[in-house]
Amino acid sequence: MTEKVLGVILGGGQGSRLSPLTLTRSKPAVPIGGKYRLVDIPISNCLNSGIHRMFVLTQFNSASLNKHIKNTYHFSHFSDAFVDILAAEQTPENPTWFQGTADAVRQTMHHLLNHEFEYVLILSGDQLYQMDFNEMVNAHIEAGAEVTLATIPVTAKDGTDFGILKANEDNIITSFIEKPNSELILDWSSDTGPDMQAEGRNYLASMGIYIFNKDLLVKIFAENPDEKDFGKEIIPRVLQEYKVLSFQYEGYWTDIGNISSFFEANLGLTDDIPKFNLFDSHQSIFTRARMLPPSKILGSTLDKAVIAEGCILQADYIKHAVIGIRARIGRGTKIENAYVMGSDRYQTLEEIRDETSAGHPLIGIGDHCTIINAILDKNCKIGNDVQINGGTHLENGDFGNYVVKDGIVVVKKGAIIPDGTII
Ligand code: ADQ
Ligand code: ADP
Repeated sequence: MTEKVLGVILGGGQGSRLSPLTLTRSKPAVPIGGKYRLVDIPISNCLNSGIHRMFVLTQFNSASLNKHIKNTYHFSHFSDAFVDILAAEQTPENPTWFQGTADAVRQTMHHLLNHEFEYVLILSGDQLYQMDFNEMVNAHIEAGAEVTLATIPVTAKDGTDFGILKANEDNIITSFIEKPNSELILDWSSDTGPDMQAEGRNYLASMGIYIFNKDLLVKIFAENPDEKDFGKEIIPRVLQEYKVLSFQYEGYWTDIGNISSFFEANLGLTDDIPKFNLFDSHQSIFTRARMLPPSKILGSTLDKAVIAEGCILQADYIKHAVIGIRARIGRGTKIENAYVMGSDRYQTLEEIRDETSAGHPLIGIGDHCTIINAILDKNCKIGNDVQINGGTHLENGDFGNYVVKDGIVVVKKGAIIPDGTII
């Protein structure tokens, strides 16, 4: 049935929670896992589920997002598949940016309606999971539902970040509350089954993944022009009038909307058997195929390291780290608990000679540095003998070239950190 589904990926509002990674690019374009971009995850889940037509809604467009989508998702002329970006646009009717998740879909509905579909699958752009949407679509159709929410059991502690709901014995949602506080949530427990209860996951959370029947969505938007958000407004109201199904999912799923969850998700890829498994050939994550040379490693000890293509590594050691495309790491450097995004290009030998004789740091990480608990955005120039020691002893804040969030030092894209700097 997935051929009747149109995918809509919510690519992000202001993106402030992932700042400074979103300072110069839109959230879907944020690099993840050394060679992917955030948007590759929902797109790959759709493609693996037979959903081949999708729109990415983004608050602001960026060259990198356009380029990535254009260079990655090519389909045959004989198929109707596409991945199109719809950036917030000013029109005479809509002078403003997207005001919320529902408003983003409402404002772009005229583009969606140019296509034939019966169901729209609305996805978040900042979640890590590998889900087959066929089962959800089938459950929606079999139940005769008008709206379906993917739901996942969570603990009371996690539940305050999510929409929490209750459903009847037929999994029809009877009530919903967006992000209840830690007291309110206690009234919202559900029978989530013995396995989930054993883990203390007694609350059913919305995963922010929705299926709507097309005609109903058009009607809801027409009747409620002031409702801007699915979680805060549309969902709590539609379940009073329409048949809204809970489709319970129990696989791995995590929200990566802020710096610490983004950092954890990346480092999680270095686990023996990661929960998000890039090596699962049935649920591949697609990305741009680049013509990069293999990585070259000289005298480094690697442990729990995920290394992308095109790197030149001379580090002393790299432990518990993700090293992105074209990264260059100098001699004697120690890297631990870090996501180094890599760079967009190599410097020529001539450029390297000139920059070195002028005393300027090169793209990449210099010699004898220590980088711990940090994210290095692309194209950083980290000099020699630089020490970055992230941790909760550091105060949160923006320090120009870098930001500290929850103890994680995030060096901004293209930042130049001079020789001998200590953070
Ligand atoms: P949140 O994730 O907090 O909760 P929200 O911030 O609205 O909700 O974002 C949902 C998705 O839409 C994110 O990918 C976000 O980047 C994107 N988005 C937000 N505003 C947007 C805009 N103006 N234009 C384009 N994209 C935008 C939601 C639900 C909860 C649910 C959680 C699950 O509201 O009920 O539990 O998702 O993560
Ligand atoms: P990001 O991945 O940080 O969002 P972009 O994708 O916009 O960044 O930029 C990546 C592209 O920019 C690369 O493919 C590369 O071709 C180009 N690029 C960036 N810096 C340079 C440079 N100094 N010289 C040549 N090309 C560059």
